[in-house]
Amino acid sequence: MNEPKQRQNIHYFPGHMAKAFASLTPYLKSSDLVVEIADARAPSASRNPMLLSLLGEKPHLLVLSKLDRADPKETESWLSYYRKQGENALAGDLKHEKIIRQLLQCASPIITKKRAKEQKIGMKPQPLRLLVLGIPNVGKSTFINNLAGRNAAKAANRPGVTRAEQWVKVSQDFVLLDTPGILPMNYPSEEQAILLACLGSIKEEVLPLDALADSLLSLLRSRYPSCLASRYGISDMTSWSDETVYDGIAKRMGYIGIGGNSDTSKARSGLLKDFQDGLLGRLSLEGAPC
Ligand SMILES: Nc1nc2c(ncn2[C@@H]2O[C@H](COP(=O)(O)OP(=O)(O)OP(=O)(O)O)[C@@H](O)[C@H]2O)c(=O)[nH]1
Ligand SMILES: [Mg+2]
Repeated sequence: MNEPKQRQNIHYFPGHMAKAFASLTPYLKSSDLVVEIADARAPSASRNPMLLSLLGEKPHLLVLSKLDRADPKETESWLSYYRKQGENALAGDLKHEKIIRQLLQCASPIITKKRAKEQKIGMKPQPLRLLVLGIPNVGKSTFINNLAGRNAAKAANRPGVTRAEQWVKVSQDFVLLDTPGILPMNYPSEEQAILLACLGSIKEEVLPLDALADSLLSLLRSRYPSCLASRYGISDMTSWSDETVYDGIAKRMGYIGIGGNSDTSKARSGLLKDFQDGLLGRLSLEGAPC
């Protein structure tokens, strides 16, 4: 039996996020469409209700990123769930596949309306202004680069890369505003904060890494008991204790400490990193509501 885990609350809302949140309103006013990016591996946890509360009547598109890393069946279920709720939603691999066709399909009613309005007042067609927002590390800047077809916005695999708002003209038709990732000020549950940390949206220094790896392992156990097979040779972890799993990972990956013992701390950080890098397969940490 595994020992019950001691949980620790995660609170992280640094000053630059508060500043970015405070400056969103004027940008919102001058944009035609808000594109909210969330991570397909945990679509609900990676949405920030604080951001959504600002939107009002502004047209809004939800883009689930990292489709290539998420369980495809779960992503389909999430999309159909959100569409049933009346949301405009799509999913994509923003790093490797062009997203423009899907975007145009979703944005076409907004474009038509904007053009009609411009024509009525004798104005030349203006590019559609898209405000791109979401929590850190979900792929906001990558989405912009995807549309621009170049590295117009700095993107990297750590939270907090974009520090200031930046307008990027990607074509005659679109101008996009990249924004810094903003986390919720308060989490509705500790589980949500843990999911965000597993996705790499909360800085590693903020978290007790071992406890985080234990939470991830517990999620993987219940959702994908065979997901450690190809990377670590653990074909079904159902009857394994956490420590035996970490010992197995350490032995397989050569994480051996002083005295020849398995370095289970390294195994924990290795598991987390391998999940974040998609090396355990296409896995989703949240199932869509039925
Ligand atoms: N495999 C995969 N990687 C992605 C995808 N979208 C983004 N990434 C990667 O995720 C990491 C974060 O991407 P960014 O575009 O910097 O994320 P961001 O939301 O702008 O992050 P901040 O500026 O820190 O808030 C980068 O390593 C991207 O290459 C995707 O669809 N698939
Ligand atoms: Mg960014």
